[in-house]
Amino acid sequence: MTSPRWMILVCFSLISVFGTGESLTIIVPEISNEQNSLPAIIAQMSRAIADLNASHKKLLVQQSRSGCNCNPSSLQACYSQRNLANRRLSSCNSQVRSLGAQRSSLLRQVSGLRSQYAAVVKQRDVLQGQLNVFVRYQNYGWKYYRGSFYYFSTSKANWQASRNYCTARGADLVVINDAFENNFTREVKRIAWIGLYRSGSNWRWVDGSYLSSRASYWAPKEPNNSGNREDRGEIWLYNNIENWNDAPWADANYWICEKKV
Ligand code: MMA
Ligand code: CA
Repeated sequence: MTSPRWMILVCFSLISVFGTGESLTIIVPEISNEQNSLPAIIAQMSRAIADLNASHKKLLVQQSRSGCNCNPSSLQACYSQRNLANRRLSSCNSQVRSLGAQRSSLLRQVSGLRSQYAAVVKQRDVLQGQLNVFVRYQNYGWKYYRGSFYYFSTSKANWQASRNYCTARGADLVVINDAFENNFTREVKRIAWIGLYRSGSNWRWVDGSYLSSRASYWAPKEPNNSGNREDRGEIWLYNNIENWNDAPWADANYWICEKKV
């Protein structure tokens, strides 16, 4: 046997592993004395082989975890998986943008609905109030006509006591605004107080308005302030359209109350 110098250098350098960045270097050192160290060389080589096997196993495990391996057809499969994943990602991104836009639109709708709801609640409260008034005067037995409830008294009193009866019930003596109301009130077929009074030379309604600005239905030659003591209005010639008379406030008459609803 010759004694050549064995020079064994095995170098695995930078074996890159998919995505792990791990590298592996195994160096089997230079051996100078063949005869004396052959068993040692064999032992070292065996250890090197065992190390390589262990590394190989480790790499296989990492490779299988990565889901890819390095032969060309597998790489092609990896690329198409990557492309598919990219397409899905960009589709997800556009869905995210679209959902964002839908969200803002829904938020705008919600705030619109909130204000509509508040408006409806307000309307409901107004209607509830009106309904309460209707139920109340209906229960009193008052008659409804064109937006008002009316009470036709069954007893007589002076003008002020008559008015007090009405105001105690949230109403007032009737204010006659037009021909419909004039015809409706003279259906009482009795002499009856209405909400008309003289203040100085002016005739006014109990709602504060001046008769001069309204339709009036005085009987012929009325008001005449007979005896210089007539200062309140009454339904008098109820069979005529022109039917009002002025009379002294202290007269005992029937009366008519009105509650606008
Ligand atoms: C009565 C009284 C007056 C009315 C006259 C009309 C006598 O007085 O009702 O208010 O004006 O009649 O003749
Ligand atoms: Ca008169």
